Amino acid sequence: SGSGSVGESVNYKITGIDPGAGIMEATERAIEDYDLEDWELVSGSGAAMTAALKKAYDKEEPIIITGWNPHWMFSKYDLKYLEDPEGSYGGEEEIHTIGRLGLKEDKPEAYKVLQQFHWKEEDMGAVMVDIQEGAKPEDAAKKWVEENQDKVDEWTKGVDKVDGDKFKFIYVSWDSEIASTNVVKTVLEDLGYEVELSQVEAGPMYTAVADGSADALLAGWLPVTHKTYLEKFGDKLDDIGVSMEGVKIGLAVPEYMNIDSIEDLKE
Ligand code: PBE
Repeated sequence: SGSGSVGESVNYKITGIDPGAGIMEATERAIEDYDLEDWELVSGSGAAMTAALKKAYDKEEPIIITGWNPHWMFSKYDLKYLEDPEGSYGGEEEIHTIGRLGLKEDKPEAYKVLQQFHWKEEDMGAVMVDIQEGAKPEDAAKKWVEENQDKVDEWTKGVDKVDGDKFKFIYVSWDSEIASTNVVKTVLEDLGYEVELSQVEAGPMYTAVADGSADALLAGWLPVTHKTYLEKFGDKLDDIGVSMEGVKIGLAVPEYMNIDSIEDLKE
């Protein structure tokens, strides 16, 4: 509104997250696809991005962020995705569970849980909101597991208990993956596993599962978000199953901003 372009109003900056995230690669692609050579994608972290969003939102100032669903920011704030007619961000994505080679033979009980692990956006959303409101990830996960025993029973159907076997998850501190990894950790612990969580950046996460130093990751966003990682490491990974359908990445802005499409950033 008023004089000046959207670009001027945000200093031609898109507020991003950690550099290794697939959404960052997709945003660099969007900058090319839409000829946004004046624009800069600023990297940081998920936490820094949501802090910047809160700050802007509270003052009704413009901001453009890298957004994804499931994420609590869409329930806390009125946001909209910018239309993406060029398809830089793909369409409907899925979240895949990815294990190291040999996991099925070595830890068949955990493997079966990972194969059967499947939930919905609102399930993950409930855990994310609890964490965002101050609960420890472990506590939010335990609470969800207690309250959703019917769903957990589906994941553990036909799975025998173990006696202190070790299992190592590797993850990135994306809010969606903090939620999923803590929930499945709780489920494996209830089956008798001793579960370790290790937090790294996206590249090292894939490397760890590919070289077998971690057992599994729950953050395989495909087919577009982590395409490059799958191309690089795919033959050293076991794509175990899909835990959630219909997830999404893109550029998001507060509803009060007067733009609807990534194309509007050109003006
Ligand atoms: N995300 C959340 C990740 C995958 C999960 C969309 C921020 C990414 O962009 O790689």
